[in-house]
Amino acid sequence: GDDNVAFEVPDHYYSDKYKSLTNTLANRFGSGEVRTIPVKNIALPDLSLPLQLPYNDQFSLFVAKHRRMAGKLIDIFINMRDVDDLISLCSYCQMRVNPYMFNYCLSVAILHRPDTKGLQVPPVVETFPDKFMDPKVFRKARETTTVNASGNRMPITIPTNYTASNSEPEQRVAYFREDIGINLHHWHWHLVYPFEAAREIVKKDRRGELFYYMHQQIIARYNAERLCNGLGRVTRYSDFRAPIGEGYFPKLDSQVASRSWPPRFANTVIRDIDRPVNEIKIDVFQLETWRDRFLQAIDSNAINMPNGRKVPLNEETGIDELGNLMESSILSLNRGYYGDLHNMGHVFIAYSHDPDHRHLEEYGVMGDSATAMRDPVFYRWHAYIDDIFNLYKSKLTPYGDSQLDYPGIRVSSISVEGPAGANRFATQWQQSLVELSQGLDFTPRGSVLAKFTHLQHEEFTYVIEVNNTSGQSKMGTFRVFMAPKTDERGQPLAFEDQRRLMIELDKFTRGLKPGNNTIRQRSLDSSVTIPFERTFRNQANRPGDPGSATAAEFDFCGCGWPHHMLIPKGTEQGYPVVLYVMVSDWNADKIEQDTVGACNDAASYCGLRDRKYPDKRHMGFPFDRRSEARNLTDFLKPNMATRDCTIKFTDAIREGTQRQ
Ligand code: CUO
Repeated sequence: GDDNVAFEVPDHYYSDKYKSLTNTLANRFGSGEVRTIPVKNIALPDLSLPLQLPYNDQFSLFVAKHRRMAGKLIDIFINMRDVDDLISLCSYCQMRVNPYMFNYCLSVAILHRPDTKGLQVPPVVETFPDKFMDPKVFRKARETTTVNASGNRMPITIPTNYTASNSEPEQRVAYFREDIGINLHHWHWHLVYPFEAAREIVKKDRRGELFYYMHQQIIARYNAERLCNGLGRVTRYSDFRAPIGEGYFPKLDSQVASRSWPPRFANTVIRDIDRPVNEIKIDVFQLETWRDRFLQAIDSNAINMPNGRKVPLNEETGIDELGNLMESSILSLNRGYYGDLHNMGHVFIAYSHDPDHRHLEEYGVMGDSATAMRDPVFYRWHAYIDDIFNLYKSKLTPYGDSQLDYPGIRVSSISVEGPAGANRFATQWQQSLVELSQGLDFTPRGSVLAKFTHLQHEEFTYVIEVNNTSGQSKMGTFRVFMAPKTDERGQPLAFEDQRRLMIELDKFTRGLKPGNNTIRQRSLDSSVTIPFERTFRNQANRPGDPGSATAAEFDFCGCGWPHHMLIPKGTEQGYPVVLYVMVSDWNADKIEQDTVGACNDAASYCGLRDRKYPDKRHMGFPFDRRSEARNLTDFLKPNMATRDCTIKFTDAIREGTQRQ
């Protein structure tokens, strides 16, 4: 527990609002006995820049000024001599530094300091639950903690479908957009892959390509959900002068800023921004200019360098360069010329309700990676971003036999086994608990649990029959994808459309002995997802002690698609999908590296910590390029197989609350 360590903080920087965080920091020394750790009185570094952000303001990485302040604070945290000094500095900062910025910078520092790897900090959903749920929950929390002593409190139920009525068609996919696990994944992804910080932090293997791929997969998954719900694929936001049809009223309150997150009315048009308070002055025309330059780079297959030279985009690294150029990250080869297209798209939309700050309003949910995915416009913007990447991908020579074949390896079938029956997936609702006590603006005694409803699927097993006729043992990389079979009008999807809807479900390596091999792989072991208890790492989900959720530990491997969202919702009639598997030659795929260690189970979308991306092929292979094939059947090689399946949704809440 965390009660075995007490702190003695130098008087001049005492605080207790975030004591729990410092406690967690110190727990690595915990031995079970009560000990007092004196917080060292250190010579404080110069914090004047980070302290310029008022304590109760919103903090956004999309705001350049905030980024500079955060960059400075991360540097300071990273450069503290040892953990003791870091703890000491943190206890000083807690009361003074804006809590959103403090939490973000400390998280980045813990993730990147060699001596704090594996250290546990509370997950953002517990520290700032107000970014993830209906504020009524917090009012009820205050009531329930006043009335009931810790231990016999009922969990507070977070309503579903609370941001719009059924008159709004977009509401049909709110369960996806507003899923706590999905938003946590996105927040973690951007924490692991910051676009601006010290170069050694930003410069991770293929991070620009992963920016492209992870967000491409979000769009593919979102489109599948839309098709399951009778909606068309998401319309890209490509005309920056056109009104944005979709409104969004987030109904979130910021506990820190004591404000409601601003809404965006239907048919809002983005306008030139001039907000001196955020040091942002930019015209919509600038966004268009960057966009045109970006398209020009793809068209000429080269990036203009600041010195006037041109760097050709090569097949190996072109997508990675474009990812950094587009996001943009500090790895962009020419930020002065290509600007900051994707990030500023977020900013224009986030300030579209008050572009000149005349109403003194803060940014909308698009301005924060913890909340952006709640808004329908997020998907419209990223669908456009993805379309631009796809323009580049479309120019690449389609994969030939030498890249697609695996001579001697024949996949005779793939099928699915599970409680839903052969080749059937089953989904329904489930309720789970999340701990709130750390993130309330008052300090409750003991646990405050919130119960929320999310999609869930029955677990299943892939069964893949592989015949190895080569006469020797081989290693294969199994690449499992799923896609809808028909478009919004019920017409079969052409290969070019279907490949972009391919959702990665798993990727794993297996040995193949000569002759027949039956490969079984459990859905629980997906390389895309992390288990529930990792997404919501807290004591509410530990067996035996539901009431003592104050420690709220979290190891820093929170990046990963939430497992409960692995499979699209489907329909009550049974939504037809195609399951696809390819076995590729591991010798051509493998990266020689030691992958032992934590956080190595959601590599597809998150990579490996401190390692190379564990697959030499382009992300999304073999569907990242166009092909001559007219449909998926045309595309198949002997080392591939498909299976028609259905996803059957039952509109009921599964019995039993999820606790791990
Ligand atoms: Cu993840 Cu736009 O990059 O939100």
